[in-house]
Amino acid sequence: MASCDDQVFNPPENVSKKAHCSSMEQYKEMHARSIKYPEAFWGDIAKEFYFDQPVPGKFLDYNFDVSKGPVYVKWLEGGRTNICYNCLDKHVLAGKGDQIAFYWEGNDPADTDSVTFSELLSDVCRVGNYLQSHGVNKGDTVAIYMPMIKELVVAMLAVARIGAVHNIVFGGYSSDSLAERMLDSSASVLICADGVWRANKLVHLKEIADEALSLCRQRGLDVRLSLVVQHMARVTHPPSLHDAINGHPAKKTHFDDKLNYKVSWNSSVDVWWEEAVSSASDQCPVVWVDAEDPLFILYTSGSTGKPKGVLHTVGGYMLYSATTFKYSFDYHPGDVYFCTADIGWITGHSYVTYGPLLNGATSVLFEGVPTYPHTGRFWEIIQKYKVSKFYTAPTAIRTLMKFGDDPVKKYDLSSLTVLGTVGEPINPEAWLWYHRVVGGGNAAVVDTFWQTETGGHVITPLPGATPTKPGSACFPFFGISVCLLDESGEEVLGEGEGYLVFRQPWPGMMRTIYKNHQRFQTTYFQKFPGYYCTGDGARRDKDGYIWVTGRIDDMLNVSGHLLSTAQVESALLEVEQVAEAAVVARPHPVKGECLHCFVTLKEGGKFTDALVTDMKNKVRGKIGPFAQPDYLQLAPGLPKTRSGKIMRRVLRKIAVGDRDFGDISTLADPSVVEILFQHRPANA
Ligand code: 6R9
Repeated sequence: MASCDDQVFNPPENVSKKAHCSSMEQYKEMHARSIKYPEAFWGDIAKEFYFDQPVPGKFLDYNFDVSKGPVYVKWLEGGRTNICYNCLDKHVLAGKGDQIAFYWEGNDPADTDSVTFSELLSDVCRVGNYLQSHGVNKGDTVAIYMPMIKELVVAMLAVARIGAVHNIVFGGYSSDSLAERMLDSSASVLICADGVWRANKLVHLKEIADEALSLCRQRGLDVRLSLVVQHMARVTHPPSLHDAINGHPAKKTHFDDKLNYKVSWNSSVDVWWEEAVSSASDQCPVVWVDAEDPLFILYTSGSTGKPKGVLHTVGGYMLYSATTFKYSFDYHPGDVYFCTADIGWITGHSYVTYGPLLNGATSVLFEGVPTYPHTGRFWEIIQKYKVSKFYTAPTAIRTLMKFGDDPVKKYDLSSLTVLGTVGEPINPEAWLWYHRVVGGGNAAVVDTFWQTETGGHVITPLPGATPTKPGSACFPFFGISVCLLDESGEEVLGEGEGYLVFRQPWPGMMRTIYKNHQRFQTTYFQKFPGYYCTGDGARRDKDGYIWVTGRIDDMLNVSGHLLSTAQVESALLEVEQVAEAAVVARPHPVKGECLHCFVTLKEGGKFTDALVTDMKNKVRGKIGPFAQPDYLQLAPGLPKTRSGKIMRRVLRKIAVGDRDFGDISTLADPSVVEILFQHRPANA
């Protein structure tokens, strides 16, 4: 989109005036130092954190070049610290215990709560003690499957406090996905909740968790404790529940006569959280860990279909999540910060929990969705808490844009100074609406590019320094040495497009794929030895701005959620009648991308509405509701090369109705292309 290259928005003066980084000169100077002297740069930052034992030797040790031996990255090794201590105890000891850490907003606006830093610390200690007394030790993995409630933050910090490793699985994932992640990470303890309302829809979390536990048992993992938060008893049920109960007795199955939510109970593993913590002490000594000890595993989609257990370690991640939070949102005491991401994704890990707490920030923790009970819910929350820094996804912005400016204008949003986005490229139209309507033209928009693997922002504007261009993530963060490479590995200098890669390590980067270091090396370091390969493409414009163009591998990005083609295809293949499936991304006005699936049926199979429903349900069940395909097309054959590889680029063209197929001469049977084109579905 060349036309946007010349549209520039200067940083708002009121932000620049007091910003941590207030000019491009300062940014360039700091960035240059971070690249040239990474140990000194991050060494200075490390001084702001508590280390029980200082780093004895080198701050950084690494090899990025597979041709020279195994890839490894170590920051601050030998230093001993604890991220929970730096998130909570440090602030409480500094006299900030009474400050609000989180305002909680439930799915229903009537349900609200708040928690201070000292209250959070006491709760964390109780859970830490309980887990320890039930055999959870340093290095053990604890799975967490919860809604956006304060106990989720408590659970992750408690795990970190005792030196254990959390594996948080997004509460929208299915039982299969949860079990797969628990099995891969050998998690023998689960923390979950009974259920949660998402808008009018009830998600039976405990039921899904129970199914996952039985799958785990079948495959040899004995989960010995399932700690369950009793959440449903304290929330307001949507009016539709009362209607349903009165009108349709059949819908009563999950509730008793008094509308109490019912769950099944296995007393050999299930323990109510409330009972567990009530008797535990609120003093729990910190377990000091090495900076390079693991902090968490978070699964992200991989192009082979099997999710990758991205492993982050304590010290580097702590420095990086805190520093990116401080600079990208230009955080100052007194700010109220609101990130709408679920903690089950990396954005929630780094920018709901760790980044804000490490900075001693006050945040809003939101359980609900942007459109319930009305389409102004985000704006209502911003007005209510006088939010100054707001962080959401392009898909949410596009969803809300559809309702026009009025639902936004009803609220006073003048407290906003920084507006962030993350998850996928933001189209300039959405960027401009966000800036003009939500920010009233006075707030800085920061389009932050990063990945589960990078731990924190890697390309982003700084609100008080960077003149922004709508749709561009602008410039690298401190410590990131950006490079664009062409197919042959030659560097693209100046203007041009290429593979987005980084030359040297930064503290927040992943250290390995859990139990699969080989896959870590092949995925990120094999194609271009000496570089970390993001898997995204990018363009550099004449002014040096970086425009991320999207994935160049077989990955799909639906509403900011990464999925692999293989993952969806293997779900479809589990439907009895399906012989073969090929999935591609197709542009979608709200989701960014949606799924278009081409399926070949077995002999005698019939492409009926019932089958389409079965296929959709299978994908929802195997992965989660967000992965449901929008388009399913019957394919008598698929365009394959003679070696049998499906030519997805042709399918992508067919999906959008573009006849410009390019060279299809290497296809075993080029005639299928025309047949598929003629029969493409008109709408979802
Ligand atoms: C944080 C997060 C990572 C992938 C990434 C890229 C896409 C994220 C983006 C963006 C363009 C942005 N992505 N932010 N693309 N501009 N500002 O989303 O992590 O779920 O691992 O996804 O998302 O394709 O490679 P994750």
